Amino acid sequence: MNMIKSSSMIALAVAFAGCATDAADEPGADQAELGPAAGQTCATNLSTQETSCFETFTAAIAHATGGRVADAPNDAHAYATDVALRDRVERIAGLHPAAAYFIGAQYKDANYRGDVWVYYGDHPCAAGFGSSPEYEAAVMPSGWNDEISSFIAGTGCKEVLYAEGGCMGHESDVNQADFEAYVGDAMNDQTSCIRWF
Ligand SMILES: [Ca+2]
Repeated sequence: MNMIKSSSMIALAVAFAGCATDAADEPGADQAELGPAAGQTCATNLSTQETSCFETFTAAIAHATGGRVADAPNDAHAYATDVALRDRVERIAGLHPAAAYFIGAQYKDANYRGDVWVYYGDHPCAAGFGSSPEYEAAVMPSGWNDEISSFIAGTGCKEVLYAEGGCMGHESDVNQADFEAYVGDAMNDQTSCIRWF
């Protein structure tokens, strides 16, 4: 990490009032504690609740797939709309079990645009609806409550958005749980909890 980047991270840490930590001064420090800087993509491990933030979307996907997909486009919109690439992610996940599986990407804007937050976990989804959720994001990341407008799910997971904390309240259409370019007027900018089945 060069000094310019460190300085900008410190400035950003101050901007994220109260979130500044000494970690900003340490070379190679994980940026998660600081919250995402502008243009960064963060990824949360739903199995451990650890969050890491990356300078590129490509790096976030590599992290979320245990390094198996290291060449995703540096474009979260392109990733959502590139069926061949997403198929490859699914296939790789099936052929080469590892510690990280892409579970879902959330977008602040409709049609897979705007800021994106990636979720991943330590196993694929298999049970489907009717069983207990495989994963739950019980709390939205800072700056993400009541923001989600589109999403894609992955690795066999079916995603359901909920308007209230604790995964209560109005929920997104279970018939559109693989991906959704617009979550609908009732759920738009309402999500406070997510489950994957
Ligand atoms: Ca939105």
